[in-house]
Amino acid sequence: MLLATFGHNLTEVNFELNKEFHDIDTDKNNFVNLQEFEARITSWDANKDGCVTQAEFFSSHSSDSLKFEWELFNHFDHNSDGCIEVEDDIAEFHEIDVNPKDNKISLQEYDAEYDKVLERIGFLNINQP
Ligand SMILES: [Ca+2]
Ligand SMILES: [Ca+2]
Ligand SMILES: [Ca+2]
Repeated sequence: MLLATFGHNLTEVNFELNKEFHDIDTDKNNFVNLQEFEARITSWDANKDGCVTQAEFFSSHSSDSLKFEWELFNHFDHNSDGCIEVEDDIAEFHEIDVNPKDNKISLQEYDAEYDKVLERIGFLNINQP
């Protein structure tokens, strides 16, 4: 999903983010609406019980580093109950949709949010020369 492994530089990170954004934007209008955003977590929820567990999350992101996925899971799990559910997804959506707040996510908003998240996780710092 986001990144193949640790060791990417910022340009590669942005490339991955752009690719992911366009994957989520299924109607290809260059904006992600809440419906498209929710469809993403549905695709992670292997047994379709409305709860994306860590195991399900990790198995849909198997190419990424485990430490990174662990941090990302905790980021997505806004209410910290060990499941990523629709309400977490809605919280995430509104966290990203800020500039402008218009119920759709642009690529700029998406990049801004995940650059921030990756920086907080320490992902980008690891790659400083
Ligand atoms: Ca769209
Ligand atoms: Ca949750
Ligand atoms: Ca917006």
